[in-house]
Amino acid sequence: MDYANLISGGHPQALPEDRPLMNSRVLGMVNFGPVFQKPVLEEGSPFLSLRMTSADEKGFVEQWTAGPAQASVSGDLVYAHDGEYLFCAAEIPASERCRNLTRETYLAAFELMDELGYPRLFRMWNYIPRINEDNADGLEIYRDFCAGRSEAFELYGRRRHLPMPAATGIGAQGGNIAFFFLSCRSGRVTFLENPRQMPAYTYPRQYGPRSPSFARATCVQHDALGVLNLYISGTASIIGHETVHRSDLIRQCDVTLENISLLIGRDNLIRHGIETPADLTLRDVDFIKVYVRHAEDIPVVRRRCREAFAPHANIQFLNVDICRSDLLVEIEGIITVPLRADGTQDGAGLKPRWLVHEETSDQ
Ligand code: 3EB
Repeated sequence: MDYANLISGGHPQALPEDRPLMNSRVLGMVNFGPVFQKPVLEEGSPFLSLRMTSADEKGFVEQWTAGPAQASVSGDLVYAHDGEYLFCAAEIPASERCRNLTRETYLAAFELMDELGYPRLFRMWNYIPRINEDNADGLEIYRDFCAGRSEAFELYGRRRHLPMPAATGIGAQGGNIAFFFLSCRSGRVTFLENPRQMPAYTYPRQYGPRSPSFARATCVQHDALGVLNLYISGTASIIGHETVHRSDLIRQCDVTLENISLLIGRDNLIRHGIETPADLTLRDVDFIKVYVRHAEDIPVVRRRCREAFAPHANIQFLNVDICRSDLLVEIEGIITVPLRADGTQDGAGLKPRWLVHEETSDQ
């Protein structure tokens, strides 16, 4: 695949291998760049391009690899699966109200998971342009989206128990609403809540006609694989159900980081029946996406995040709106814990990696 052409002419950094993995092992790819393109099969792999940067920033490509995969398209859904994992991406076409199409697209995705045999939904990402603007009825687009999503979970829940996955629901700089998700066949999946936050799916009515449908994190364990993964949802400066430190960027950063620490800390994992060989801290988090409402806040947020996270962690900062107009920052990430003393792992498992564009020398 020619990433350079797909992503506005930049030059991706050399990969650990001297060329990208065979496409058959790529489960899906998401470009966080300047142009929206609905999901398609690109050289045999699902590919979604989100408008998450300005025209002169090149962004990065998130690539999910697993075992040898088969890819296909079904209606609005573009997907690939390897026998254990399913990656699926979809666009929700533009409309004056997104509730119905959100519900229908989500329902189609749930049905696909069932049909293909990957019912354990563990992580979803939702990118919503104009997220804080009103729809044709004067309802905030995020709230309209939440209504459709919640209806889909409720309707499908009547047929089959479907717990809410870890998720991100965040703004985008343009394009249509789009989502992508990961589900699995046999992994042990545990959904986590945060002791200091009300479960989002029980938020009171003041935040919209229907509550957001997500858990604070998911733990996915494959005993044979020798690793445990924790997928941390988008996390913000919310305590209970309330935004705290409305116009204080630094305090919002700190509460967000504390929320993640509490979520992944020993006490909370034990509360959810999860045992890890060592205590997990912010230093264990990788593939961190930091969403920042105001571009001019990024340097301060970057400094704070660089102190909090490990120096080798992959971090990207994206300037987009956040689902509540009083939130200035939101952070998500992934933790991979080796379970064997010798750190060995059987099989490929599921791995993200980021193809990041080099700064050109004249910048
Ligand atoms: C919150 O805690 C902040 O709607 O999928 C975080 C993660 C948030 C996911 C979603 C929203 C979503 O309520 C917002």
